[in-house]
Amino acid sequence: MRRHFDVLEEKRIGKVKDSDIFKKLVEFAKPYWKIFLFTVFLLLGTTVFELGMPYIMKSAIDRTLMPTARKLTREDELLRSIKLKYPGAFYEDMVVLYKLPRAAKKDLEAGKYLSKTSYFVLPLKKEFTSILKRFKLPYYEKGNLLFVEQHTIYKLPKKELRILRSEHYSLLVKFAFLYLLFLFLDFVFTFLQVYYLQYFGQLVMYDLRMAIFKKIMRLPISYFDKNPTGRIVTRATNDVNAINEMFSAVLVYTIKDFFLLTGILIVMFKLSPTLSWKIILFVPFIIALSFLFQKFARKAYRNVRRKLSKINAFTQESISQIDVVHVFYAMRKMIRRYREINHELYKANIEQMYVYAFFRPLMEMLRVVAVSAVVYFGGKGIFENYVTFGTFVAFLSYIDMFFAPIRDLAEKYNILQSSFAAGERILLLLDENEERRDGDLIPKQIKGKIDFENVWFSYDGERWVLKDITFHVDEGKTVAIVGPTGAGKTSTISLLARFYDHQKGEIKIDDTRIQDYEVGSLRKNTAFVFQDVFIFKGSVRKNIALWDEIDEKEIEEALKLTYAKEFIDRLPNGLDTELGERGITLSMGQRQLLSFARAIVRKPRILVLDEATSNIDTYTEHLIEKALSNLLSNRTSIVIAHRLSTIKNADKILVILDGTLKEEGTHEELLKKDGVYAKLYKIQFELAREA
Ligand code: DCP
Ligand code: MG
Repeated sequence: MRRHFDVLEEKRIGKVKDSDIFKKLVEFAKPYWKIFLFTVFLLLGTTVFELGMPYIMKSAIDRTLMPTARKLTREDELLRSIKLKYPGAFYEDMVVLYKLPRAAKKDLEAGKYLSKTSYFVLPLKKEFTSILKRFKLPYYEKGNLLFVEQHTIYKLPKKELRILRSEHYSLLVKFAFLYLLFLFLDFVFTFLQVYYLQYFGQLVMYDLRMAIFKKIMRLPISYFDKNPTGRIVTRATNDVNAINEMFSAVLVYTIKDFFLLTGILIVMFKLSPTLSWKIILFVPFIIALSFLFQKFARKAYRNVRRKLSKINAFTQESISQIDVVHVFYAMRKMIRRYREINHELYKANIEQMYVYAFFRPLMEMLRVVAVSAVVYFGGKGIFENYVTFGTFVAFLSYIDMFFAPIRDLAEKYNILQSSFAAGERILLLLDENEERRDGDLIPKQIKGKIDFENVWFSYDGERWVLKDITFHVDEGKTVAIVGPTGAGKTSTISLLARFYDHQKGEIKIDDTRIQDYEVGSLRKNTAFVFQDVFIFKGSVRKNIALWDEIDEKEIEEALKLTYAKEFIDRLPNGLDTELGERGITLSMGQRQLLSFARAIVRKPRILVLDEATSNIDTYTEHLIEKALSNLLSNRTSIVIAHRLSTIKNADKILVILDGTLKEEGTHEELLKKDGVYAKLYKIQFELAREA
């Protein structure tokens, strides 16, 4: 079934290299590179802010909530060299830890230079010393600082404790404001980044859609025979969206993820390499699980989509063919069939649910295990004094930030795959040959002599639809083409319109090959009326003038000549009545009269008409007959005729049978000949009259 193309087409065709697709897409993005660069810059900003926030939290905890100093228990060469290097951190036998780099701290810890007890550090103030003295708590004054043992401080009553720790409190507030500032900036940058990224994506999509539509308009009609409308529409809609997704969801965020992951790794290793190594062990598991999940999820999703389009197609078909269903009394059978398809869809949905129900919690579990690992190893680190409490808290934040991009890796990979598939299809469409080999001859006035000389034509290059067709139409004459269905009548006139190019022989207008004319000028002098008349959405007037400016007088005249005036006058708003979608629907006969008006208003030198076979009420039939005789006078006409009157009045009748011209002559001549035409005439008209 053709309607399933959207699912099946997600796969790559594999005709175009990835690099070529990428190059083409970059070409479309190029005009807007400044916007793109700006979003990358904004992205870098958000990365910095997001990385910074847990770090601020860590510093706040370690600097304000926790005691920050230790007493030195012994002294030797190594300690002296450290003291020399970082004199600012040492106050006699006290050391302020946050003023030392991590390596030095580690050396002190390893060499057992530090006391077990920790000390809070306060500025040396009268207010503080008097409180400590009052409650007889031990403290040390060293330089301009005050050191108080961690545990003793909690012996103070609430009020005094608050005074003592006011220094820490105000620092904490400062950190809180810094955190809020980062949060706010992150918001602003993210907002701008999302905005500009979408802006960029929309601009690229706009251009891409323009290019695709331009291409579609210029493709030869034969392209549309081979490619169903739905598929071509998908190029300009879904496929373009898929490309946008690549830009907006994958490309840019991959850059961000890269920055973020690198940043987190650097910060984590700076904070605690031992803890970092243990966490990194989870990465391969998460990646593997994510790809496995995506594989199953994608399969299930495709299955659901396939069943969904199947049920849609069936429902649509059932409703649009409801009269056939009723005529054959097949309602029950249709319901039975629907039940089957419905069940398939139900099963597909349940399967999809299983995949999600299994993998989502599993991923979540892995995340919790990773967090637990941080708690376990981090806790151990706190006991063994190589991890501070702030680091521990920061790690909990970083671990989430670290796993999210890794978890989405497979999904992004999939988006990339389908964008590339869409890109390939767009590229193939854009590379399609336009194949209009126009001449540049622009005739002032076409007289209207037509010659077909040994014309051979095939749609597919395999089967000849027209074989060696030769005929001649004099200026101003009417030729009728008759023949059974599928004989090649419409094909013959399609060649004259240059919808297709014939392979052998020549078609000439006024003794000039049609290929030598500029197509536009040729079409201006020729009017084509086809079997089925398409009504565009819009007023009757618009439907007659189509894309041209035609003044009121000419429209009025055309309406009179084609006898369309009568029914149009009866429409609620006359010429301004809206037709098509949500407008008024015209009957077959009315459509035909309208299409005659469309043709005659252009005053063509050549009129080509593919008469509709549909049955029309006798009154309209009579109008159409009269309209036709007006239409055919004063110009060269080729009519694929089903009406006896048209055929009889023609100057010449061509009988086409299976792609070959069998007979040629006037009605009387051909009847006398008693050949194919005579037989056709008997079957079609005499029998019909008897009935
Ligand atoms: N054909 C094709 N591809 C197309 C159109 C037609 O392969 N895009 C084939 C179908 C027929 C043959 O070409 O076998 C001739 O088709 P025509 O449309 O020219 O046939 P008629 O116009 O004579 O038939 P009808 O009277 O039904 O309109
Ligand atoms: Mg036809």
